[in-house]
Amino acid sequence: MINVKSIGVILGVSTVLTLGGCADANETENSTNETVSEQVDYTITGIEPGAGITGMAHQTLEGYGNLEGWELEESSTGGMLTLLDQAIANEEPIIFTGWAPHWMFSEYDLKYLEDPEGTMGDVESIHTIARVDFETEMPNAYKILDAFQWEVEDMEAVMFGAQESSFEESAANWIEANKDKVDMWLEGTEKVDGKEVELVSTPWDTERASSLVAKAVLEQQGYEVTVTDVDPAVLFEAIANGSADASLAPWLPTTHASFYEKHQDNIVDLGENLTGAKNGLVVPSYMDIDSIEELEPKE
Ligand code: PBE
Repeated sequence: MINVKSIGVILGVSTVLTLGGCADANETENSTNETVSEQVDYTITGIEPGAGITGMAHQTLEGYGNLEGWELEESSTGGMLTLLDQAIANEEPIIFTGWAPHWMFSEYDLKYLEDPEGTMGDVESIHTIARVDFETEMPNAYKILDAFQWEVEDMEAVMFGAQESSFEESAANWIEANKDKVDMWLEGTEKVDGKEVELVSTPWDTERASSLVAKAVLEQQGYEVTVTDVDPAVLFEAIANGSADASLAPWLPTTHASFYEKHQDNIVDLGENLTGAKNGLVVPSYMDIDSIEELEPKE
């Protein structure tokens, strides 16, 4: 490890020295002398204020002594992806809140920063939750959602397909191609006649994929399904107070832990619908940094 790194440093320096002859002297100085922390101006590029990952990023800023003086710049997922795209195009440094499954990891060469304090969580699962009376009132819908379980590859297939069409169309294609799996979810359930199911979800592609597949499968069985995208806090509140029936969106054990703990006595946890998700502080692979611990406090 040490050897590989020092080779990187030596190569980096000699490249700059070679360029030094013809490049603007000030520019060369800036790019060589600034630490990663200075280059990103002690700022982590974040997403929506209400996201679980935003809460974890704040805990990270509080939990690591070396992140003294750092800021999380909250914006939106779209805003973060635009900044990421620009940084990559110019090979500039950026540290952002990232997660998988997401196309960002197939589009760009990225790495998670090591997180020895674990404040960004470890491997996450996505759970299905329901309101307390859902099972007794809609046993067939409950049974289907309880059986709904799939793999990261399935979710990615729907997410990536949606980029060329829509989530509805991509969900329908996935269902068509995965009849065996869907039949397993439907096993032992009966068709109903136009009962309404209200699903709540969050406004990210991972949950659009699962919610729209669940919607289409429930509709095959005669349900009328609505999917409403809300903040995680509102989602848990809606299930706990019974204004929504179910959700396939909670990330646990860490991402949405605070909402889960607040409402756990008033919701039913149907368990994982997917495992192998992950959040973290993410950087382009060309950045010479591997761990959150290597960042430096702002003077
Ligand atoms: N995410 C994607 C969400 C859940 C799904 C990781 C950005 C969040 O942080 O709440």
